Amino acid sequence: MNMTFRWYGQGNDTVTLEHIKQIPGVKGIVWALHDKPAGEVWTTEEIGAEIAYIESHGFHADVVESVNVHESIKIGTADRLQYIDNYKQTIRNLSEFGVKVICYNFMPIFDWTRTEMFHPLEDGSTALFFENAKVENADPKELIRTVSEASDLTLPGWEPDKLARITELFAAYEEVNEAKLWENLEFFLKEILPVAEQSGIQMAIHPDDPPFSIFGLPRIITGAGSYEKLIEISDSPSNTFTMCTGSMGASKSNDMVAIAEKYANRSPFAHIRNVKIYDNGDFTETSHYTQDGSIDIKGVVKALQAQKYGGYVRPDHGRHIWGEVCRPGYGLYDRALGIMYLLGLWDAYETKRMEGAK
Ligand code: DNO
Repeated sequence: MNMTFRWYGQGNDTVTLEHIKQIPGVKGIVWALHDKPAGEVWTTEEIGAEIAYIESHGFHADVVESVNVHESIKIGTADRLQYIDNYKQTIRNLSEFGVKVICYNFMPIFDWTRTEMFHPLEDGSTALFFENAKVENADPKELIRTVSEASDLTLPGWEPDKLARITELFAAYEEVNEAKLWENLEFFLKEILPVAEQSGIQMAIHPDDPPFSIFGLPRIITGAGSYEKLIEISDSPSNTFTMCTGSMGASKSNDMVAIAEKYANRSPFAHIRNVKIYDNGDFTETSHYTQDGSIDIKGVVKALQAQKYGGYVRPDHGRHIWGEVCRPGYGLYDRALGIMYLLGLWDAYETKRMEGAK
């Protein structure tokens, strides 16, 4: 397990690399060029400068999250080829600097979606929250506006220009059902995977968050069945997954321990966090501690340890605790606590396994 921490870049994050340095066990920074609009080439100058800054703090920069996929590729319009070419160039450019994993997603219009950014929890902290009824009855534009206004910083995975184009984007997706979205994903993968392979990069698709349709838009990376389909599309070693326990696990039908047992070997990158799912399907994020949520985080780490998982791991969204003012879900304190829990579980299971082997 190669422990990493997601960071949004200088001037774009309340957390600094100096802070992250003080969390035990963190080896690498999960980064991206967050100002780049989807579809543009990431130049070698821009990549080089960011990586140099990260490395000057003693971290590796092996994992990028995300290189966002342009909507034209997901919708399948004629101009997609140009954006796919740009994507290939970004892969090549990243590989020049030793990047090993690119996390990406294939969610129409919205990346991860929540209805509340600072939902109060019983312990006095706040956390991200998803309420089905709010999404069912909401105008997507209004919801996004309310949610983005809750923070001074941009929402990760949400490009501001999309808000202006939202009506047009929804119209374009009218023709795109699940089958069509799979076709467009397959087209994209068959184009980029050979380049990724030559470049020694693993493309690790992130599950949809939440893993079900919202606003009538199709969502296809939702559970083990999606993984099987992806493997059918291509068995390239570059066709891999980002295992995200909190995203896939937000659906009760996904058993994250079974998924970790079966798919960790195809997942070079794992996001580990907990959510508490209510009977009506609403969910709140919680601390990483197994007992606080609905996901068996202990079991997931045990499954990874049993396979001597060597991939990159990061804690994922945390609560906002101790009065911290930060990006929703991306503060320093609760994610640092999450890391200590994950490392503690790992060490305990490793010791147990080694004692058993004696
Ligand atoms: C949310 C994240 C996602 C993820 C992208 C990957 O916090 O897990 O935004 O970075 O979906 O493309």
